[in-house]
Amino acid sequence: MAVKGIGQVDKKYDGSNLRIGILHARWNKKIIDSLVSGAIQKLIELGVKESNIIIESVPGSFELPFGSKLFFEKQQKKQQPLDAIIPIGVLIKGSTMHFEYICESTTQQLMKLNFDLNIPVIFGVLTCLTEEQAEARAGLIEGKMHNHGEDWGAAAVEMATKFGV
Ligand code: RBF
Repeated sequence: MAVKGIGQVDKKYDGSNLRIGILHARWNKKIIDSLVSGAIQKLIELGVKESNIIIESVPGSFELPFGSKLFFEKQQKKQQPLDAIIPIGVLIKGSTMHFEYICESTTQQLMKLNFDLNIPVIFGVLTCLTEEQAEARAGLIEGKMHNHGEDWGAAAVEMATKFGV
């Protein structure tokens, strides 16, 4: 296993037995679509079956934590439990304090959900100062950064398989 840098290793995890939920917000649609596609592409590359990737949406990033909890519970009731959830949102700073409050509360609650649900809940939220920053992190600007959705897909498979939770 060659270590490439902090957080980046070559080891591939096998996601073939996993069921992964993607819950995305609908604000900043073009960027969201690219991030969701990146996550799906990586999950499939790591062996997750297309039929085991369940995609739902919520209005905005603020709805991601509670939406994730309801999503988890709904799948459990259907006896099709999720092994990990990737909540995906794009927050872009505006001219009021909304950005700061939504970033703070969403981040705190998504972190807490890992412990409450006892499955990995990935941090798939971009918190950007400009739309351009978000586009770069969604792989939409040629030659600038990469699609972070792929990282979130890889993190979900690694976390759901590595420790056998
Ligand atoms: N949701 C996002 O996912 N990204 C945003 O950048 C975003 N900006 C918002 C800015 C304002 C002023 C408001 C009122 C809402 C914004 N939302 C955004 C929506 C928010 O996450 C939530 O869906 C709504 O506040 C309804 O609870």
